[in-house]
Amino acid sequence: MKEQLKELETEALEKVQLAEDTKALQDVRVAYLGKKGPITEVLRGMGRLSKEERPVIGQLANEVREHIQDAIDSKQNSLEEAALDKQLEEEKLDVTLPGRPVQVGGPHLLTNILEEIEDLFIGMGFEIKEGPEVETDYYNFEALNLPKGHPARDMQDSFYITEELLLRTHTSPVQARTMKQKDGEPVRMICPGKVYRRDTDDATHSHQFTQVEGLLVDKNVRMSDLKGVLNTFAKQMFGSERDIRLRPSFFPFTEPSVEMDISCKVCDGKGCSVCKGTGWIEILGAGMVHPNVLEMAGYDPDVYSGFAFGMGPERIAMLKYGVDDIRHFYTNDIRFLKQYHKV
Ligand code: FA5
Repeated sequence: MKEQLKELETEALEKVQLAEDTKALQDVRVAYLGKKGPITEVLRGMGRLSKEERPVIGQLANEVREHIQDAIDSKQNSLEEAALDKQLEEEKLDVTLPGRPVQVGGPHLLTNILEEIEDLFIGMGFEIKEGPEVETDYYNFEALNLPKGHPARDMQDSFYITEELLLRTHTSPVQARTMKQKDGEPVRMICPGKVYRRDTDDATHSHQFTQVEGLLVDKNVRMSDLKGVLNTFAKQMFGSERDIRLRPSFFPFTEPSVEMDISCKVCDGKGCSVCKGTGWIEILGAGMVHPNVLEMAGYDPDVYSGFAFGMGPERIAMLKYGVDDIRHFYTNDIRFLKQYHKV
């Protein structure tokens, strides 16, 4: 029996060494030390042994058991260590490798232009104001000398929400709101914001675009002040190489009224699809604030006068950067937008 146990030990230890993974090792354990294993079998047959032999064989069987268990434990440890080494090898990181460049976004071209416009006017002492995009008929039209039924309302085809509420068609309602708020005090403000019109989209028209309104009200404000401010703005925005012209125009809320054009950058004033063959692009409407508008906002038109303007930043960006279609601003083609990211 002694020999039998020794043979089993040798055999089991060999198998332990040969086990390539924990599953194989577990199989060896079950095969040799399990309830149905040969060692248990030997122990069961001890009843047939003599009194003297019994403790000797019992002790030997226990020693064999322990040897095999120890060998399994140490093999288990080395298998686990090997697995860990393998995992570490596979997951090895070279912390000295240079990082992969991260894709960084940037402000939209329109955002940049709006900030540029704001900076220019802040430099001339204007403050920034805001107003609601869902506007009342009163502020969008009536307070601007456009009573209900006025034919000039058709100049700006509107998106109405109810009879009295609409998406503002221009930023001019912020003129009336600011004057009311200032309560007779001088005003010098600009208001950037989104506006909405039922215009048919083409290269220079969109149904939703941005405007920057300007308003200056004080004593003794003249048309020459308006011209001076617009000229300063245009020269700083476009540089001296672009030509500027003021044309007489009509707006119910200004009198007299003008429109300002800048020579087209895309064709250098020769005529193209962007300027519709004229060589010029209209960027803003302006004029002296109509006495009725001043009066409705609580200013005495015999004491106060003012000028106002409303410009289209998309058109300004198109002129400045030679963008040939206003739809590029809204279709979000990353190739277009990326060209104007400031690094
Ligand atoms: C107005 O909206 C007046 N409220 C401007 C104004 C303010 C006049 C204060 C006098 C005093 P107009 O509809 O012309 O005017 O628009 C002003 C500017 O917005 C235009 O010069 C143009 O640059 C831009 N614009 C007008 N319609 C569109 C459009 N559909 N898409 C893109 N830009 C437009």
